[in-house]
Amino acid sequence: MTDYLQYYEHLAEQLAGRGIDVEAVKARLKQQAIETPSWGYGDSGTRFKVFPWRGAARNVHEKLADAAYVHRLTGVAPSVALHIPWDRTDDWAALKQEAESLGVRLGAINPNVFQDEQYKLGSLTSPDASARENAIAHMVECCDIMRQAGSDILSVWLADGTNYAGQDDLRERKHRLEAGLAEVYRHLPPGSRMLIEYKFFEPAFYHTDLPDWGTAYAMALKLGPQAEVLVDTGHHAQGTNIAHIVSFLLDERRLGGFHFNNRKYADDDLIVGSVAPFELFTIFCELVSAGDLATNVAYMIDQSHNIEPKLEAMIQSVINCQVAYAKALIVDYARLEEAQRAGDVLAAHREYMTAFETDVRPLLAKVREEMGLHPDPIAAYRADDYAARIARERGIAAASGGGYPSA
Ligand code: PSV
Ligand code: MN
Repeated sequence: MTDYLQYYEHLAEQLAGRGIDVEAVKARLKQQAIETPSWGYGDSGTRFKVFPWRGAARNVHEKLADAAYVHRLTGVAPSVALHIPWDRTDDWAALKQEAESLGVRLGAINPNVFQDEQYKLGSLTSPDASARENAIAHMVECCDIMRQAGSDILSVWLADGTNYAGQDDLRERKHRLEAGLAEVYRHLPPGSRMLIEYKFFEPAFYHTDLPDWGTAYAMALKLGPQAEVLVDTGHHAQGTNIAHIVSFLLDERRLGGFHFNNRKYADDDLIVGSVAPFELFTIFCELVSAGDLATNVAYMIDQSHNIEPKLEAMIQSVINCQVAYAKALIVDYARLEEAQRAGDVLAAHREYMTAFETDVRPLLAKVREEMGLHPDPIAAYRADDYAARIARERGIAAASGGGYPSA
């Protein structure tokens, strides 16, 4: 284990020499908040196989305990997203209280309208009226759960789409989508937001009803000010410039939040920033340079780890978001702007590179020390017996075939 703290003074001096206000940067890093997903703590797999993990959370209580543990070690993961019905309880007041007593709070509520028989042809866009009605009813119930859980985000992702040309009327599906979302929107608690997530393929492969940010944005505009777009970093084609999408949505005041992960999987299961840390950094640069426009953005991880130790993977994911944010905070945006206006392409690019190539680990170690945390959360995790203890206490769930979190 490297003791990064010993390098802090040197780095602070270097940053001050570049005109960076190190104290202000540290203050912002202490304010960072990344929500972890309840479903990331349970067993999960690909459609081929679930590899059961010894100690994986078996119910919402264990998921909350694990999320609270990740928060205790990192200090910046204060809330937990819930998926309904995976995390359903009949006593939301008690669950809210339980989360709070563990030091975390309940976060975004994610309705699930993709795992029921009736949703085979879609949920809000299904040609079957009763499937549509039930999907709406479930999402309205989720609005009620938000009230009880104290959550202010309804995070909507639909698995809707078709697999064959001609399978359904695409324009009709658009109308059903608009009508369904509008009905749910009417039930949002005051002051809360509906975040509309898009995904360009899967589980339907001919077309997806909400395939891209433009479609989600168009829906949000029609619905009203409480509807915004959610960018899941995994849900894009490989060449897509996500930072550009982020900047557009920020400027239009419709960026609601993120689901972080790494798009090599095309979906939710690989650690954010593990393959493309530079891309993650550019996303954070857009957020930092947008200033107040980014005030209400919700930062959420959407990852279900299949072969990695679940807690260590979640801690690493949170750390990767911290690193990207720290690097974005040490870009000299005034100098960047100067170079941009002068048309000095490479000087501008080097402003990014100088920040990106700076090793911010000593800075983060210092921030953690000042927050009363261990400067290295991974070392703290590895030295701790939490993972061994839950492995002993919870054991291993029965192996199953494949698919989504067993919840
Ligand atoms: C769909 O792939 C998705 O990204 C949505 O956010 C779901 O709620 C989540 O994954 C389920 O794991
Ligand atoms: Mn997602």
